[in-house]
Amino acid sequence: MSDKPFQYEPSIRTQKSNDTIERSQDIGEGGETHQDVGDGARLTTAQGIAVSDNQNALKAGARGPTLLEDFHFREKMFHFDHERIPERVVHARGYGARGYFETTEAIPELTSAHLLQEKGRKVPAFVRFSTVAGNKGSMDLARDVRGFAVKLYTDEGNWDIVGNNIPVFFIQDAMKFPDLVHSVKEAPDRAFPQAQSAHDNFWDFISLMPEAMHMIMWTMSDRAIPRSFRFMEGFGVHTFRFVNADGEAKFVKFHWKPKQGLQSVVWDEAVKINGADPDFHRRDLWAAIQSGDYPEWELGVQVFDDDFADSFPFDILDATKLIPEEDVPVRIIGRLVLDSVVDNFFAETEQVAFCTQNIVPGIDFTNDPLLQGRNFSYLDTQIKRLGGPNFTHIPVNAPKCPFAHFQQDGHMAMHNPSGRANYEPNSWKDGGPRADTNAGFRSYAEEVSGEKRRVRADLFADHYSQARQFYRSQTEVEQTHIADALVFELSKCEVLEIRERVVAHLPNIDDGLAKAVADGLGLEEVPQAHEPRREIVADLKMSKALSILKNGPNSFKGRKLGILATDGIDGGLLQSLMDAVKDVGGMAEIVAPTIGGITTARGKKYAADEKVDGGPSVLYDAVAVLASEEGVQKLKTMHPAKDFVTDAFSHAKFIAVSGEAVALFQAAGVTEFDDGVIEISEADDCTAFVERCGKLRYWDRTP
Ligand code: HDE
Repeated sequence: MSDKPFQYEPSIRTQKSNDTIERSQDIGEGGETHQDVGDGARLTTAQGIAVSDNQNALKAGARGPTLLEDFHFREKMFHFDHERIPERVVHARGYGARGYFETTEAIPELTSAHLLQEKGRKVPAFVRFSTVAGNKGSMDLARDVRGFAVKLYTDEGNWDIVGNNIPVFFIQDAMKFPDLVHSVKEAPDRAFPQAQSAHDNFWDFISLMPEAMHMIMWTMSDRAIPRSFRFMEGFGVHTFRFVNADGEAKFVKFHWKPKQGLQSVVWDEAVKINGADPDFHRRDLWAAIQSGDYPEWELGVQVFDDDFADSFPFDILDATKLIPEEDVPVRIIGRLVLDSVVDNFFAETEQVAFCTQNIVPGIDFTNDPLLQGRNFSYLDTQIKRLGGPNFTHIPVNAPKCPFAHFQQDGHMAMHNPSGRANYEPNSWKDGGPRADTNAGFRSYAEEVSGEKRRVRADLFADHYSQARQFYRSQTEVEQTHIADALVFELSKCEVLEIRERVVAHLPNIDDGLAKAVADGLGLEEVPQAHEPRREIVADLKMSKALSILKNGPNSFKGRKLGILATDGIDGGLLQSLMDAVKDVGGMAEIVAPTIGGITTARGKKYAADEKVDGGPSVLYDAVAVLASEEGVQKLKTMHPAKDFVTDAFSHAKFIAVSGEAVALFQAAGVTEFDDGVIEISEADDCTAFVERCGKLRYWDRTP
């Protein structure tokens, strides 16, 4: 062993990518943290001491012990050891982006909210989308409800609409939330299964909670496997109140309508996407914003009065019910645009703290027992998660309007007032802020009285009518997906009795559904239906708004075509196809046998976006296969290439094929083409193909 001390130094100084250099400079320019992290800046400790060596801890001799006095090592390791904060107890996995909200129709007659007083008023916004059940590192395409939480930084303070992509919820009373969440999360003894509801604990709980049946119809529908955050609706779920300047109130439900149209994947795709790209949704949002294709939603409101509420067959305070858009139309009053990705995921997406209690003058709560419980829970959870009461000092949570109060001290206090006055009233000259009786928030003066009891209102006991309305409002394809999802989920339950107990709810919704699920589970007969607590309203009108397929787009805008291509193809055709997609605002990616890309018959090179086994067709909305005679021979030997076409075919995708590529389909077992498979040989064919792709799926292909 050599006794000559050796000082390790990295042999290669890594070249930073352009992206890294630009971003670091961006952060440096902010100047707020006085951190110059630009390329070549001097590395320091958190105390600002310049570091001389970031490779070797301080030791007593080359082979001696590490010294405790090495403050650089100690500080670096101490900070690393504390990098994690508790993940959200629900909605742990999420992805955020910044943008703005703009009022498109003023509604001063309904609300005094400053933001909604004038058309064109614009405020910054932050949105976080999430799944509910999975942990922070789980996959994006779990069958689950999606969180759709919006923070609007208005001139009168922060207004949070902490909603979901489904307009109803599993339970009616906040008291049941911990039980619901415990049941769906991994079982406490074995810590699995993660990020899924397909297990005994969840279905055991659901089978005993008939109030969940409406929500179950939604979560078993394709709403729970959205193609992208960009193609989902958002809902405030609860009934809120609008209050105008005269103190008059109306009820309101909030809706976010995606300008991009609704779209979901099919279950087999979801399962495969989770393996191919667990970050499918966050990557999609990131890519869309980075490419300048800013996702946009309209804010719609359903406004109604006491008379409507009294005549409605269900209780408007019951979060397991919705108000059909056909009964109370959605009036569009604003738009939300996401135009910027975060600079730092932790700083913004992880630390953002939504609270349902964050409302502004002109908005108010109702007595929905779920909402009332949430108002307690969100504030409470942030203290645990963000470590103290000063989470409002974190930039993403701080209001962007002036604020002044006497709250002080606590962990990590960042805004520390100067001067002597820290109480009110006081008689000091610079005595600090005072309440404003005119402009200050005032609750709607609702009369409240009642016996102190643990009860629910009568109409809450209807558990099936709207579940039935939802199911019957779906297209046949969608109804089949719901039945299939129930069969899939219940087939993962080990206990027969649990399966049967769930199926026994279904005849109260639809006999056909009950039969399909019973058959799918191999039950000998449909179990005896549970006795409903209230008579089912069986003749509710169907609602078109409840179906995804009746509200899809008719354009390929914002969608992605995957082109499986080989060497030796007609470069003109490839280019025409990519141009046709671009012309309608879509994206095209080249998938090739090697990541090195392809060379066309005339020698032009195209880089590949994906190697075929890393770019399966499930990642695309439609696919094309362009192959030369030699190329197709190679593809025929590759399993991923065969899966590419069989999956695209069985997922009812539109498929473009250039002459020679047909052989790949035959080799993969797709021997008969239908109208959803389009042969292309010239530019006009490409335009026609992309136009057809606007329908997104060729559903006629599905059984
Ligand atoms: Fe939440 N919910 N929730 N929830 N929720 C949380 O707050 C809670 C409910 C929703 O991206 C937690 O900051 C209770 C309905 C979203 O940061 C927690 C009840 C709806 C998010 C909490 C509900 C939601 C949360 C966990 C029943 C749709 C993610 C971390 C009374 C309208 C926000 C956190 C984000 C997060 C409690 C039911 C939406 C524990 C007690 C209904 C989008 O406070």
